[in-house]
Amino acid sequence: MKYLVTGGAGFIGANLVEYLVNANEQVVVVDDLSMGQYQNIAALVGDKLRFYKHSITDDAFMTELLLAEKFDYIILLGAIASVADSIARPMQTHQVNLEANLHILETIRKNQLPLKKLLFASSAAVYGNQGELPKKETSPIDPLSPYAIDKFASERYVINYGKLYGLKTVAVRFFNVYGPKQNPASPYSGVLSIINDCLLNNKKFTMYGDGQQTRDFVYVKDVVIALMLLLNEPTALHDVYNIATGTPTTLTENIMAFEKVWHKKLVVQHEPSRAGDIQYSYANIAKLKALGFTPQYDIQEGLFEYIQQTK
Ligand code: UD2
Repeated sequence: MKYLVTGGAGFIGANLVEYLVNANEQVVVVDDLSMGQYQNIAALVGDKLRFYKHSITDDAFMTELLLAEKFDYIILLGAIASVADSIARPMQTHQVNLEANLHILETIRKNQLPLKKLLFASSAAVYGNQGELPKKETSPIDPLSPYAIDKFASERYVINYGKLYGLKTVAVRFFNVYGPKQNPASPYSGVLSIINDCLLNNKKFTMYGDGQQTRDFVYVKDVVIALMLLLNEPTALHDVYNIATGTPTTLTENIMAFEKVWHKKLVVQHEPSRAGDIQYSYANIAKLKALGFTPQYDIQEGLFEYIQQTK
């Protein structure tokens, strides 16, 4: 099978690409390396993996690629994955996080490209600060940032292109994904990769808030399994699925778990909560579980494997 992965050099993309190449699939990655890192996939580039350093906003390039390749599966992970950047540059992030995806959908529709399925990566950010917990796919949405607005709009385009034009599509909402290949140097990295980096390099960790905030941290290998399940499951169509574990943990609990595996204390500096931070977040994953998904890693197992790979 032939796969297109936009954002395939990024954190989640590169983990998916590694899985696909190891499964002997043909993969094409488009990534402008603005957030992704070539080193994430460098060792895999070859007859099974082709890499194009291009922005997904390059419509002419994307059209040519889609017409030439006739992909079986398209996974849209390419994005400016930063809430802060979307607030600073709403127009530019909109072009990447929405318009580029819409252009891909239009190219497929206008040219009636045969496609087994297209999957779009949305975010738990669409739920915003609505109080209901755990977050179900049917929970109220409240996209607060340009990032969340574009994720929600793209998600709806993808689902409704399925319903309106017969494309086979599905969307997912990622919760807090962690694991190897996330760039800890990026200011937009997830908190667990920042904590790990602080312990690895004896740096001070800045804790925003009281440490009692919860998140639903899901290991990237479980995310890859969930993505493959949704691509291959015929009933997962024109719909959206949470990807998480269904279990919340506090920041403080995670710091303690890290310290146990690292056998050292994290030096913590306290700051007030960041503007717009939410206190409690976790997912109901019953919908994904009904398709047969069970997370293989609880937080202890995930952190242990992650730390072993970075040591
Ligand atoms: C996640 C997503 C974000 C958006 C949001 C929607 C990541 C990296 N970010 O943000 O893109 O989808 O969910 O709700 O997945 N923290 C510290 N110190 C640090 C960094 C973070 O204390 O150096 C705290 C932070 O204030 C927050 C928690 O750790 O309370 C998690 O932060 P995060 O940036 O990893 O993820 P989150 O859920 O805020």
